[in-house]
Amino acid sequence: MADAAEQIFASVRNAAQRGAPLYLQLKKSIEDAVHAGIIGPGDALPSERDIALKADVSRVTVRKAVQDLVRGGILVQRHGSGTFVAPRVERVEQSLSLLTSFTEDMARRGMTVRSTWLDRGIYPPSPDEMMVLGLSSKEFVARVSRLRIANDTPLAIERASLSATALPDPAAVGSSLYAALEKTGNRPVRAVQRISAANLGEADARLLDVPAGSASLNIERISYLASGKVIEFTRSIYRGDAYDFVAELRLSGRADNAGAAA
Ligand code: 16G
Repeated sequence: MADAAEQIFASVRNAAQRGAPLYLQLKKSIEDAVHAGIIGPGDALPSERDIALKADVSRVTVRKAVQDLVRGGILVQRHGSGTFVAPRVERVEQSLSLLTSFTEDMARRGMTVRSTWLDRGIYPPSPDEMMVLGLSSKEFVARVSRLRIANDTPLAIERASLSATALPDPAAVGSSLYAALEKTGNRPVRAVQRISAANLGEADARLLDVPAGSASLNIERISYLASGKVIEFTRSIYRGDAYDFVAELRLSGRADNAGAAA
């Protein structure tokens, strides 16, 4: 990126003459270059020393600008190999009107799915689980917690709780929870989902491979069997930079009224 580097860092030298704060100017120049596509996902940045020389600023200034951009998710640092423009995450558009599983959603998009197990086992239920799943304190809950990964990008952390009667052996769940429930006639047919905005804490951000404080969507899904019984209570954290939830809306009663008038 020799020419690109000249172009990016020359503007910092000019800004310096106008007395603008240097690390912010350098940060903005790099950010603008990424947004304009002058440097793209995966491109390596010159070394700290080279940037300092080209932009005519101190290495401390370069470090400060780069650290800010890493925190903001624009750049990534790999130990031993340098600093790169962060890979672009393909956004996933998810319909809010279909009750599908993560595996089905990703397979439909031709993406390969895998999960890392965070927890699976039988536990005494928490007060929330007792209330939502209708369990007594003497009954047990099956917990299935996974990091969901599509095309090698971690997209969501999902923590599902089910009555241990419906899922007596959580260790037997393979790659799909809904496929396991289908086998025992326990696949949900209806669900209510609550979505709220949040910022990721350190631990969840590390799992999702984004900077701490990044935007996320917290989703709570309560799913029902045809009998009306709750089968699943899942709390998920989705990456805000990777998901668009899409809902189709209709004007209430419009079709009926139009029909009545005709
Ligand atoms: C979806 C559901 C989750 C369900 C999972 C089953 C949302 C927000 N969550 O990710 O509640 O447990 O699918 O997926 O849509 P699986 O069958 O691939 O394990």
